Amino acid sequence: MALNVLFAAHDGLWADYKDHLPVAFANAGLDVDLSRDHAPADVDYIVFAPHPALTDFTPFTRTKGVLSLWAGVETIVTNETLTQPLARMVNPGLTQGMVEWVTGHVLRHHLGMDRHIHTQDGTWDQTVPPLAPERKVCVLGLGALGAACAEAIAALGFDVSGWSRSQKSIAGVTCFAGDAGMTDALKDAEIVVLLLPNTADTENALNAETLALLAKGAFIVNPGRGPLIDDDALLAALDSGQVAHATLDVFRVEPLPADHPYWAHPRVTVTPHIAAETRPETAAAVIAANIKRCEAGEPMHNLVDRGAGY
Ligand code: NDP
Ligand code: OXD
Repeated sequence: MALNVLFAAHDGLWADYKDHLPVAFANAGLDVDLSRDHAPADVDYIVFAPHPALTDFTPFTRTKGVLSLWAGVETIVTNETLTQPLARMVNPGLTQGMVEWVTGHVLRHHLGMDRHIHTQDGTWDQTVPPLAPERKVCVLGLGALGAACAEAIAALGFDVSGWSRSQKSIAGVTCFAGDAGMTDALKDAEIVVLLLPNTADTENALNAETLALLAKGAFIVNPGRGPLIDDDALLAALDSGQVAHATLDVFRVEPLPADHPYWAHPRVTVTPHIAAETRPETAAAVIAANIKRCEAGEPMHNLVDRGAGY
């Protein structure tokens, strides 16, 4: 009998996935009836993105797994009606996109590109940037995305430190773990990349105290989540010169309200949550492979740890 897979996400995502998912299911040898309208009691798996139409998972009595289209699961992880296993999104397209976005912004700040892009006034400024090995970059969060970014930045020659909850070992990256490790990772960093999930433990990871650990005139690059940064502390650090520039892709409120001080700040770059996009083609293959695992009695890949919140 065919597996009933419910696609529970907004219309735009359905347009992206309605052709890719059937191909991926067929390639995985799965017989699937993919629909946006299955009756809850008949659903075997849910492909999910946050959507007001689905907040109560109680009626999904036979559902074996929920597969998030998003990497960040903070809006669903605390939903007490969701008792089924929840897998978050990890896929090669998303990772590649994040590596490109992070590397681009790190290089922009490292090379001081803004100096020439914004100052075409006849000034012959021959300031030479240091080479990458003389530039200390810290990546907070060494998961699927953070580890790939840290590795790519290290491969360019930067002096890279990284921080995670459990100890990691990544070629070319000095890895720190746990609460005490954060200070060591951030100490004197000149560029900080945030790729932590949004949890109770990571809220305001960058605050007045941790910003003070950085080298004077540091750069912040945040494609993680808005609540990772204490916004008032960042604005104060920008004003004092402790932080030279912040490139921010994610915010506590999205879209970022038009009157938010970040929009007008001369040393803040706002990008509209576009650092990395889940790519339907590679994501569909990951979803199909995970359902296949579950059908074979194996745990899904990239399971969310509800206790940890990510
Ligand atoms: P992962 O879950 O793979 O990695 C999270 C990392 O953060 C892990 O290394 C984890 O440690 C670490 N971490 C979590 N909590 C703590 C803590 N309290 N102290 C120290 N380290 C901690 O997530 P991804 O790499 O896939 O994604 C990271 C985030 O990126 C997502 O949660 C999402 O918010 C954001 N994102 C943003 C996008 C955008 O376009 N802007 C696109 C996609 C994702 P450990 O390894 O020990 O578990
Ligand atoms: C995600 C994101 O979590 O796009 O996937 O931010």
